[in-house]
Amino acid sequence: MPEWKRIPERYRVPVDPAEGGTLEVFSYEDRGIGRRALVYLPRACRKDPALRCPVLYLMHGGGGNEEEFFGGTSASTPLKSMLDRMIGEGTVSPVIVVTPTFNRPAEEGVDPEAVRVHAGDAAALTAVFWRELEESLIPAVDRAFPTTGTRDARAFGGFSMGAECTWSVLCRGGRAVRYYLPMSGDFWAVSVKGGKDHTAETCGRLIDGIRANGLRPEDYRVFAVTGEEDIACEAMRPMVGELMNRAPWFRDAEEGGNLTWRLSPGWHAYEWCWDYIALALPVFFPGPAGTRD
Ligand code: FER
Repeated sequence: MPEWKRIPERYRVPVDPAEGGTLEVFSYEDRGIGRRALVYLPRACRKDPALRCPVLYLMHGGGGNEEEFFGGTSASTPLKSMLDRMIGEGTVSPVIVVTPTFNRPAEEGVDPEAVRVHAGDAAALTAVFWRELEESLIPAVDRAFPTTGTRDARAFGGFSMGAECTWSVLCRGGRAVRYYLPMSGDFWAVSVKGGKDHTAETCGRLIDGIRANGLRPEDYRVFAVTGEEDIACEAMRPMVGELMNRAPWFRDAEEGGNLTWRLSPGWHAYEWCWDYIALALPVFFPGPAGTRD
């Protein structure tokens, strides 16, 4: 495992607004229900109206909402400045970033109040989000923004319960997305913390879904990451370790495969996601300048 490198301090410093992208609220509908996401549009889209960009979808964790990754449209987290700088420096190609939410109104027996407090209930929503993603969100984003509009140019990542959602999208909705960034969370298809308590069965479920969708191992790329001090480590580490034994479905990217595993010194907090996103994005959508310093 290479030594861990935190993001450079300059990534946390906002760029001049004229040099950066924009953040906006995006409203769309899913089966008649009003839905909301934040969308980051890189500056390159303003400069070149003919440009088509890849899209990264980022899902928040339990108790969060669509505002959390960016810190609202005022961008109170480092994510926007980091994207502005990585794109500006050519480390990442201009990318549109969409932060939706798995929270939904109380329908189909789901109580959003309970969802806000219990991770176990959030899992009911993270497990089904792939349907909304494929049916409503991706088409709405592709209509409203200058996207490439192809599976090869879509990534889905998430933190904690958002990582659960990410594994679920790979398992059930993998036909729509090529790149995956689960940050600090395992797959709960079999049980809560199934990556720890039902490791082999959890990995089996994931692969069964991938296979049912007709995907081949070269059709998906996973960058799985958490921290040594993270509460998700005890579940994610055995799960990814087991996936590494499941060739041909998963093989270590160090040996030319489709699965990367990284362990930071970090804990269960968004603060570590900036590092994780900065590592994975250039792998998914490299810019002209290649990897960062
Ligand atoms: C995990 C550890 C913790 C995980 C999720 C959590 C999906 C979430 C906890 C919470 O929201 O309180 O391995 O994987």
